[in-house]
Amino acid sequence: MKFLDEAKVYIRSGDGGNGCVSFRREKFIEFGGPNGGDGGKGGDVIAQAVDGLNTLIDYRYQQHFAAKNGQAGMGKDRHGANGGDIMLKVPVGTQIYEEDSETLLADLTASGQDIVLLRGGNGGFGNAHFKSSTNRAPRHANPGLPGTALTIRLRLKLIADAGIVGLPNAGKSTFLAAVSAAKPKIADYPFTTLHPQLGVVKVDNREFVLADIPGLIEGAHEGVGLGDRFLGHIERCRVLLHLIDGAAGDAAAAYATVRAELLAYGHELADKPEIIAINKADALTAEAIEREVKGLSRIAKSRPLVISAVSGEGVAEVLRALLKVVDEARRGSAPANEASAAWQP
Ligand SMILES: Nc1nc2c(ncn2[C@@H]2O[C@H](COP(=O)(O)OP(=O)(O)OP(=O)(O)O)[C@@H](O)[C@H]2O)c(=O)[nH]1
Ligand SMILES: [Mg+2]
Repeated sequence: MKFLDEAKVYIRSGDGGNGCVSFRREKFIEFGGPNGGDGGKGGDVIAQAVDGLNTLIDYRYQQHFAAKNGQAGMGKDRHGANGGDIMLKVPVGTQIYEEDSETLLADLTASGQDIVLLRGGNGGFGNAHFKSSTNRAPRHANPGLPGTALTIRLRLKLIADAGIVGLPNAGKSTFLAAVSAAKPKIADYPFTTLHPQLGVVKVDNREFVLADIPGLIEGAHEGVGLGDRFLGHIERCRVLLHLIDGAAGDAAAAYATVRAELLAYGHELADKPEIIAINKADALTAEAIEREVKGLSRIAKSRPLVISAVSGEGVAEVLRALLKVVDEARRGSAPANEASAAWQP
């Protein structure tokens, strides 16, 4: 399934049906009186988060969605049929913005959660509605109210408990593949990963969701490389795993580059708890490891762990450290998403 995390969609709710002007006319019946029915209500446009979707790709192929109009009222006191609603199914984690991309209309974070984006127009009253003691033969009915149209932007922000950040080639995808059943593409060139991947990690009989995103480089917040647009997918994470390629030399500089990009992106990413790990220990000498740890410790918030995603060294320790923060956050707040809600100790 192709990945798409942004879409622009045009929606329109249904018009209400017009009320009807009609009089009862039957043989041998005098003074039949008004019997024009009311118009039906136009359909609503509703968005709902559903399980089993993790992309907005459907909205690349269809961008216009209109609910049905209500039918007009008819004689003999017949009410017009209401117009059918239209339901936009979106993945859990989808945010719905107005066209300006800034005004948030809805944030659908749980499966089944829905929101009425546009209400259909009400149907007009038929003339039967207007009869009174002083006006026993009203000759007017109301028109139905028109529906409304809106352009919305959908933005998917994946729901994960922990997210991996780092420069390209740090081994982020290798790590995700090693600890979960996910099968991300892995190769020794930068920007192997082009879109985010999720994996479920099992550790000590517990689970959490880990996200791997494309690598960041200096200037990502200005659009360099793949830019920082995928950072949105880790905005909801409770903890970050910062992976650094130990074999590339100068772990401290690599760390600082990524931290600067997180800070420039904003959205409190830089304030999230962070587990730091120097990767590729299997390819390093003991002296090199010591040198990198020393250099990094000087500027990092916490002491870096040393791991190898390939040999598995230190990986369990990283997972426990991540789980610990995830657990604390879960205890401290109401479950922020389905993955956490489903989890039981
Ligand atoms: N020796 C060694 N090589 C590793 C280790 N982890 C990853 N690699 C190698 O590093 C290269 C990059 O790995 P990826 O997992 O694709 O790196 P990434 O961080 O996902 O890279 P991007 O997706 O491009 O940002 C691959 O050739 C891996 O085989 C490790 O622990 N030891
Ligand atoms: Mg990758």
